[in-house]
Amino acid sequence: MYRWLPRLLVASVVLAALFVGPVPLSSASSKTVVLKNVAFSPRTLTVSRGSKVTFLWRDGITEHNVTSRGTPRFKGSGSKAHGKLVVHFRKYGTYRYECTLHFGMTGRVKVR
Ligand SMILES: [Cu+2]
Repeated sequence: MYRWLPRLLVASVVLAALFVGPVPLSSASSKTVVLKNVAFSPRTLTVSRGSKVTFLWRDGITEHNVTSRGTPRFKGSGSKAHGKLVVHFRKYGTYRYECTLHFGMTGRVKVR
């Protein structure tokens, strides 16, 4: 009698883990924007609130900077040819930025 009960319990736990467990863990993530060929790639990035975005300088000897524009704003980076910048986006909004050395080199991070 009730032989199916253990299986049902296991199935319930698995389903609960699938639907409840991963949600809070996967909401914040880490994504990357590459500075290459005088452009930010991807140019528009959408992340969840609390995510970290890493900007990677990968354009040889060509210097770039990440300058936040408008509101909301984040702390960017001065001009350099190598290295990275990690920005932690804690608040919702569309963050626009540019490289002041290259006209049209712009990007944005949407925090949803
Ligand atoms: Cu640039």
